[in-house]
Amino acid sequence: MPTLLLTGFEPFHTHPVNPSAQAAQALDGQAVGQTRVQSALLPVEPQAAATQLRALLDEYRPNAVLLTGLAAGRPQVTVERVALNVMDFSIPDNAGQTYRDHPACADAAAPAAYLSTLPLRSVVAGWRAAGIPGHISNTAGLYVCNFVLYCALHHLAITGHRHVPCGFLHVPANAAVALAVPEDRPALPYLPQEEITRAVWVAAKVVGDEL
Ligand code: PCA
Repeated sequence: MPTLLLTGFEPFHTHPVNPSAQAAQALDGQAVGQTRVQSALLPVEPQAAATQLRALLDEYRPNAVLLTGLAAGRPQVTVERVALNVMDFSIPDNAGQTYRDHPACADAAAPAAYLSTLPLRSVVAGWRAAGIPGHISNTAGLYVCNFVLYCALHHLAITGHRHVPCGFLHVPANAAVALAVPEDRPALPYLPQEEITRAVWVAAKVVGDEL
C-alpha cells in the first residue's frame, strides 16, 4: 500500500492548539482510499522541523507528502502553490528566534523557489465536490510553514525523488484557536475541527487517487 506522509505543527504564538496537528493525529494510520496515512508532528522551529522532516522522508520513503499548518485569519482551507527560499518572520518561532531576510537554504544550488508538486486544481475540485469551499494560495507566508515546504521539496529534489507529490495545506483557526482571542481583539474566522480534518482527508484522498 502506498504511504502518504501527513504532517501537522505543534501549537505556536498565542494559539492554544494547532488544528493541523489535530487533523494529522485524527488521520494517523488510516487507509484513505488505497493509501496509508502516516502522520507526524513538527516543531515550530525551523532547524528542528527540517531535521525531523528529512528523517521522516528518508525513513518512510513516502509516495506522497502532505504538510499542513494553521493560517489564523484565513477563512477557508488553502493549498499552497509555492515555497520561497526566504525566512522573514513577523513573530518569533517556539525557540524565541526571529529570522529576517534569511535564506531557507543557503546551498549555492538552492533555487529561489520551488513549486508545489501536488495536483492543486484536483485538490480544490475535490474540496468543492465534498462541499468544502477552498482555493489555491499563492503565498505560504515567510514563516515556518513556507520554510518546511521549501525544505521538503528541496530534500526530495536533491535525493532523486522529485516525482513524489509534495505540498502544503493551510487550514483556518478552529473554535479553540478563535476562542483564545481576547474579545477586544479582531475576531478570527474559524471552521469546526471536524470540518478541518475532513478537508485534510479529502486532500489526502485526491492526492492518493492520483498516484
Ligand atoms: N503555521 C505557521 C507555522 C506553524 C503553523 O501551523 C505558518 O503558517 O508558518
